[in-house]
Amino acid sequence: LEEEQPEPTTYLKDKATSFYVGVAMKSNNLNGKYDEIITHEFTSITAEYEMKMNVILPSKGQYNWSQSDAIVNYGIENELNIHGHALVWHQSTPDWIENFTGTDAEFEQEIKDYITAVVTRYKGKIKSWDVVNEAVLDGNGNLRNSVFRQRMGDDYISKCFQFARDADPDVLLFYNDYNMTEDQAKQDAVFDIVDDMQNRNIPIDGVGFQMHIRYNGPSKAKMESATNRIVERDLLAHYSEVDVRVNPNNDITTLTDERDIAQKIKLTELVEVYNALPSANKYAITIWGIKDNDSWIIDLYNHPDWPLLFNSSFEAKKAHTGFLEGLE
Ligand code: 9MR
Repeated sequence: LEEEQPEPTTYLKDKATSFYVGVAMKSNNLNGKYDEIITHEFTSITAEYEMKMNVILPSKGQYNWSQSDAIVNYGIENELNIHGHALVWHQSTPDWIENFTGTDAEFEQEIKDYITAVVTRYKGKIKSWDVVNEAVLDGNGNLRNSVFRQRMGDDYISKCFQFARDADPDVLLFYNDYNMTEDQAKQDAVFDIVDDMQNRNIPIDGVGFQMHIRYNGPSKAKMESATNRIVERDLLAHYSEVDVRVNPNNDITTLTDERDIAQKIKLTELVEVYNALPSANKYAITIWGIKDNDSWIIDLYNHPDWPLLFNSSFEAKKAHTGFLEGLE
């Protein structure tokens, strides 16, 4: 009698050959099971929070590179692509910038110095940066009235991209935002900003669609129509923060088979839409975290959810198979 052999594991990176498969991680994920999953499954990493301004520059002139350096060094040692996230985001602004007491010109100089310092430090190591994150409001497509807009004017986005480009001529520069598939006003506004930048020769290389989605939406058609707006433009698309909530209405207390399968199907659709892009427009799909119980979703909504590809025991879920099936 032949002994039964275990199925050989197929890793995400074995099948995703025309774009990077990324994961958001933390500087305390560099060994053990986390390290195993990152290096076996993925070809790209993003710091989930440790490359944001409130971590790197918590007070004026006091740079803290310890966590970001650890993540970048890990990426290099393991030959992983590194996507930088995020230079300018209203939610990770340190207090000294949020409540800046100097003039507008001094404010702008601080932001320029910050972007220059970070991009320069990781020049040749980090392949791409989210330069500005979530600048557009929900529902109406207006610019969010962040401290950056108040201090630097409506054109602050272009200024930040130019600061980044001046620091590194080769790094890829992304605008990143959420809910661009279902919020048409926001999607239109983002593409208006991007088109205006390109018309004025402001350096931008791509658009990050965060893709914090749900088991029951957005539809495949909506994902397709939003994503395909990249195609007629000379830009890269990044699905930059993918997770799939299975309990948005808090109506289950354990992960049911039905929801597990619905999540798998939604993720397959997402990967199919992305993979169908012309290769010139593809960059990466980045999953926003390693295992379910580490996800930001649980902290934010304060009820159970299982939004990622691995369960709390580091075991691949159906969604993992769903990702692979999206590439077939
Ligand atoms: O998932 C991230 C969480 O761990 C951090 O505490 C938080 C603040 O830095 O940021 C979360 O990531 C956000 C991302 O940077 C931008 N898009 C929304 C994400 C969820 O809030």
